[in-house]
Amino acid sequence: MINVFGKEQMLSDTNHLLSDDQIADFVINGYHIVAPQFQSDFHERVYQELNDLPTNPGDEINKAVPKIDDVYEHPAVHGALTSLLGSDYKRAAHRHCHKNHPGTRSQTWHQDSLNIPTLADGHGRVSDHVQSVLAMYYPQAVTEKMGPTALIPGSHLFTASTDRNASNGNFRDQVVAVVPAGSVLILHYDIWHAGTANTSDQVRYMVKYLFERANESAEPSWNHDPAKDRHIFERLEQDEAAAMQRSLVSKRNYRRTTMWNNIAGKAALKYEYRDKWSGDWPKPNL
Ligand SMILES: O=C(O)CCC(=O)C(=O)O
Repeated sequence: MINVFGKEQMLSDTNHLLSDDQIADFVINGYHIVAPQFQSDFHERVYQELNDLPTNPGDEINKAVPKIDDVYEHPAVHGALTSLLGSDYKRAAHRHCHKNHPGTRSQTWHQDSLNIPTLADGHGRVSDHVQSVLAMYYPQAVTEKMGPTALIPGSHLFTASTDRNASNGNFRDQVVAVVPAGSVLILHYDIWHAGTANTSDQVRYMVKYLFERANESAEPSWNHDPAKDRHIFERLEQDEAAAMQRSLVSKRNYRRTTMWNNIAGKAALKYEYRDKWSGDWPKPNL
């Protein structure tokens, strides 16, 4: 197997750890995009190898196309996963290659769950921790017409009626992953997402791996700067991810701080409740 990234990149692993603001972005929005650098034709060759597969290898997709493991082992991807899941994170046994032909219809909105209680990896719902992430690799550029993955920022923090959300079409503030070839979209396991309709004339591939936290972190596994704590706490209190009813804001903010604290170990932030209702009365609509 050709080693597609050079020694220099392999050695600069620590430079790929996320910053405090990037971790806050993930806690707030539930996703992070990585663009690992490879030789110019690398992703085209992966696309070709996927196209040549006679059947779907399921979990064995990495054996059928070993280059895909190189993507997930790239220092940029490894750095992001280390930051989110701790340095000893595990790769789950489940993998899946989505092959979306032209004409493929939209999926319904969903959170991923394999619903297999005996599965060693667990895959439980934890909306105030980062226990598991999905990592979606797109070997070709994805345009709006090619069925990009859609997601609702911030939806990983809430449980919602599965049946009700699944029957909805478009959500206000939803985003779609229109991305360059080779992008890896890392999603919190609880985020609401869906593949959208492929109205183009090209096949869109997306390969999905799952990664799991192995242990609780004793300290931040990213590039942490304690001097930023106040700034981060304010972001967790104030940044909007997607429109929501106002009465849920305190719950959202509490979950955000708890999620941060659950991955930060001894660098936990102190949660302070703030009364958002005191102050001026609403003005009459004249
Ligand atoms: O095909 C996509 O973009 C999304 C697929 C998906 O939702 C999933 O694998 O859970």
